[in-house]
Amino acid sequence: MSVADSKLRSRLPFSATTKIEEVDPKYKELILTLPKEDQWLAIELRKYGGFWYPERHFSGVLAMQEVFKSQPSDVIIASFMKSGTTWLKALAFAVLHREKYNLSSHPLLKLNPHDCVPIIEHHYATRDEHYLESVPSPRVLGTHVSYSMLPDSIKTSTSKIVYICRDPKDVLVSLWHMVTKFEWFNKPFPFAKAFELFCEGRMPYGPVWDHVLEYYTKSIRSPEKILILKYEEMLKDPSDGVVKMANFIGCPFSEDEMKIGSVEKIVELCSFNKLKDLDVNKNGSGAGNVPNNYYFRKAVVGDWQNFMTPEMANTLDEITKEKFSDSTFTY
Ligand code: PAP
Repeated sequence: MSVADSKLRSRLPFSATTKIEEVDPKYKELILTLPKEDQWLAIELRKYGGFWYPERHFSGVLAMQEVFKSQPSDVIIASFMKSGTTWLKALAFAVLHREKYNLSSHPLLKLNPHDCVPIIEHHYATRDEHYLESVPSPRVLGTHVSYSMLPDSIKTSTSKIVYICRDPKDVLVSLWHMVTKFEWFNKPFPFAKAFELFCEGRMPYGPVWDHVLEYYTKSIRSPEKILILKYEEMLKDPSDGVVKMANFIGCPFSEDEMKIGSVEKIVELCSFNKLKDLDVNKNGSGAGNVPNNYYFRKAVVGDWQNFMTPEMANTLDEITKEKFSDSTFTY
């Protein structure tokens, strides 16, 4: 590992963040006045600007909005939780830095994708935002923040945003599995409860539909700024998604690269089976002590069928239909 590689460390969701008592007083006062949702047990949420944020991250979201300076060459991986972020981070990092790293000694073989692509708001929440300046350029950075809460410097710079979305039914199943794994999440949390909260839009960074709509609407107006990818389409044809992304972020694959199978090699490096079986992802954990294996579960389309009754699925589909009724977006 080079010095630059060893700096590729990130903070991870939920545990690596700040308790409300430790929050910068200028944000604490505001946060304590916001509507609260505490039914996700250990993940307390606060509502701001129409979205529910994990309380422990929210000072980071506010600070990011106020202070973060985007570089023109940044690639921002934006997503709602459990929509394919880990995968897209790996792919974007591998595509953008493909001239720098050899596939046989690639950082993704030693580090979880979240450790290669830091989550901006988490670094502000933990007050180590200076780390973001040390990320090798061009930077690939991640965020779960809604489009409306992004800092102006991201919106107005020439940086690119790649957004991934996924059928909300599978998002919910994936989210429920992840939150019930945390050992400090020490009470039963029935799927039916998560379903109810999800349908009401009361989920971390939710409502999911508004999150997608904001990015989608902006992508229609500014297709050069935001590329929308869909998890299900990526699973069907990952090479196509990788080529689209490379073109969009301004590093298209050359004819020679296409001939020698560079796209397929990156797809293979970042594939679920490859990443999941790496020692770092089987046994390692990130700086926030979240075990890396929490990010790799099944990676299939339609696992919701194993957890939802047909009525539940229908309810969620109806909400989705209604939420997107004024939009051309479909999953
Ligand atoms: P995050 O929001 O915590 O970062 P995120 O990566 O967005 O999570 O989503 C995790 C999902 O992506 C998991 O889906 P599942 O629970 O339905 O299985 C995970 O398995 C899946 N996933 C992780 N890595 C990959 C990959 N390389 N290819 C495809 N899917 C993946």
